[in-house]
Amino acid sequence: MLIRSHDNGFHHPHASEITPRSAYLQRRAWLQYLAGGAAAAALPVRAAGVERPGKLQALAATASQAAGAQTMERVTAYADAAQYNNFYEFGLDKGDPAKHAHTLKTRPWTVRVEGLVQQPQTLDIEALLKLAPQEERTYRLRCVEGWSMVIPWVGYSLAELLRKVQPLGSARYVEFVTLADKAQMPGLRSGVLDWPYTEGLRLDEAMHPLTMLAFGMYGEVLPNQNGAPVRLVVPWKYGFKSAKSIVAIRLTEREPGTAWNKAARNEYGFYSNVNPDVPHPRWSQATERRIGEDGLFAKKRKTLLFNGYEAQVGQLYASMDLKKFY
Ligand SMILES: Nc1nc2c(c(=O)[nH]1)N[C@H]1C(S)=C(S)[C@@H](COP(=O)(O)O)O[C@H]1N2
Ligand SMILES: [Mo]
Repeated sequence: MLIRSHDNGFHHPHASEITPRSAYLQRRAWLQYLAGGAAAAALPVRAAGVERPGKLQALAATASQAAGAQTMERVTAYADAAQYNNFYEFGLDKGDPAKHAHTLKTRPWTVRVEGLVQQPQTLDIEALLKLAPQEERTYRLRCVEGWSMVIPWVGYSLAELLRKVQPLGSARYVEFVTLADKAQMPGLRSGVLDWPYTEGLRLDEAMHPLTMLAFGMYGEVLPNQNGAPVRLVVPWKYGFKSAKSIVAIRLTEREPGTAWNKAARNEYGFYSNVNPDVPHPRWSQATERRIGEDGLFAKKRKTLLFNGYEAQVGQLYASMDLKKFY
């Protein structure tokens, strides 16, 4: 990870210095951002304080001011975020998506918005990119497998799109359908999941400002293996809810099936909120390993309810038994 220094030139930090210094710069950038006004204008475009990796096309964005949108935790190295992936359409090993997703064609690309809406439409990816201002939000992402990362995503609230298409009064859920093309995705030969990979949210979860339609990360367009050209990011739910390479968004009256729920009903529920008190049937969910901190003596972190976003999303589940609706 390169480190930006605002006023005293570039320093080659000692390896031992990298962590504290980058955390310090992030915090300082954020304080300046909060100070607002002229200070904000002098800031790097990205509050995360992490230099663009310079691998893919830049995607400009302003730092989101939404509550909960900027964790102060250290951002995961781009190399880890782009090379340790789950994207079963390209294979089951963590390194497979980065190796094989170059065959994914992200242009032309359209997303159908259909079902119980006033204005069903098929949007070209270029139009979708411009539908609302691009914002950067640094979210934790926790996988049900027990690891987590901190990633600066670029995109906007899914609510922006949903408001445009005007859900009908009967719409209660949103289903996300992703690409399933054998010619581009070697993993479809495996029967582990029922393709296409689909996911779902309750309409109020989908409308929550933190639920994001993401087009980029680290200031650039998404690498194919991270779900280009457009994916969902739902920071308080296990990673598998954040469907990659979306081709359709469908509003429904009934709770939609989801890929993991169909594959193993007793292991993956519809809600899939990060919850340390509800173990997966085969392992605990109480702790997690932060990718990049996985040295021999690295301590595991305690997993937080709703992945630490309880203040923002807790009220969505106020009357629900979260052990029953896991
Ligand atoms: N289409 C599709 N989307 C998917 C998956 C997948 O296999 N296929 N895996 C999910 C899982 S289990 C996780 S943890 C996240 C990982 O996102 P990342 O690789 O960008 O970190 O993507 C989710 N979205
Ligand atoms: Mo996952």
